Amino acid sequence: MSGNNLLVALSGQPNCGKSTVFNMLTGARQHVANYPGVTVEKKTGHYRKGQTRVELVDLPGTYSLTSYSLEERVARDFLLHDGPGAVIDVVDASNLKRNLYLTLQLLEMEIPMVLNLNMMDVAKRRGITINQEGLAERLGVAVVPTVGKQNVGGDALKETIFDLASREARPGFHIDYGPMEPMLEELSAALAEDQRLAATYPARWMAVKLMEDDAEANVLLKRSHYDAPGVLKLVEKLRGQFQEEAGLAAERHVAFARHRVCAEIAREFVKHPEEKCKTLSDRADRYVCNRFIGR
Ligand SMILES: Nc1nc2c(ncn2[C@@H]2O[C@H](COP(=O)(O)OP(=O)(O)O)[C@@H](O)[C@H]2O)c(=O)[nH]1
Ligand SMILES: [Mg+2]
Repeated sequence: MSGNNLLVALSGQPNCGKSTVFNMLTGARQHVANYPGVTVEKKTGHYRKGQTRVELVDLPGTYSLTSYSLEERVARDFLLHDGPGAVIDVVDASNLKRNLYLTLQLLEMEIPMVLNLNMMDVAKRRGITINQEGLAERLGVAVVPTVGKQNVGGDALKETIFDLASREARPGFHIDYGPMEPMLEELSAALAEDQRLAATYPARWMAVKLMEDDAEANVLLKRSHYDAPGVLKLVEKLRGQFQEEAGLAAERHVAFARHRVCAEIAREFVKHPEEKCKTLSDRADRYVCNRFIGR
């Protein structure tokens, strides 16, 4: 937090209710422009929390944070280079597994984060229950439920963001990339040799991105590491080695690992009505349960 100003980014997949949450937090105090040099709309707004003026930026809705699409690049560039003190990751609580794919990538960027479970009314209506404490502990972030459309949960969200930014707590959640881990370690060490780069980008995030052969990460590396050619040679060697040993391209392995973790987390912390029914052994109960969920 700089002085009494706090910059907060609002991130989320399309249709998770991000703009609704944005409106709930900022009210009518909004401004629309474009991100520099591109025709992607940038909506900003603000609210006050005590003495602090919180500037909120509505990032483009994206499913992922690769550098393949303009929207994803814009969102990622903002998170990397505009220095938000925190990010609110808005997710559709009725569709947590799919939404987590973006959440994991935000966590890898090590920006202080609040996970906002929006659309809690929809989840509830569908009989979906989420173990919020468990999820918060597993991911190492605060979890705040909201119903954006009904203006429910906005104050709690503001409170949590304020606490988080005051502590500058960075998430320490890591995806286990299995056989790629020793390579990520080697690459992170090479990246950390340039302290300027290490101060700008989280070394592990950069290592994963380079293993994915992410075009923008290559550019960032060339721009900021004193021995970029040496590091790129190492990346090429490690990617080749991974392909040979694991029998699949490094970038595919990274995507699979993320999907696997999304599925594991959803399985552990989200319960769907079908599963509740499955656990019932009594036939009469099962009959009642099926009627209840409309089958
Ligand atoms: N039921 C319900 N609908 C919501 C909620 N939040 C947003 N919506 C609706 O979901 C749709 C998409 O919302 P929007 O904010 O445009 O999503 P965005 O694409 O993430 O910006 C709109 O029709 C909203 O009214 C919520 O908490 N509950
Ligand atoms: Mg929107």
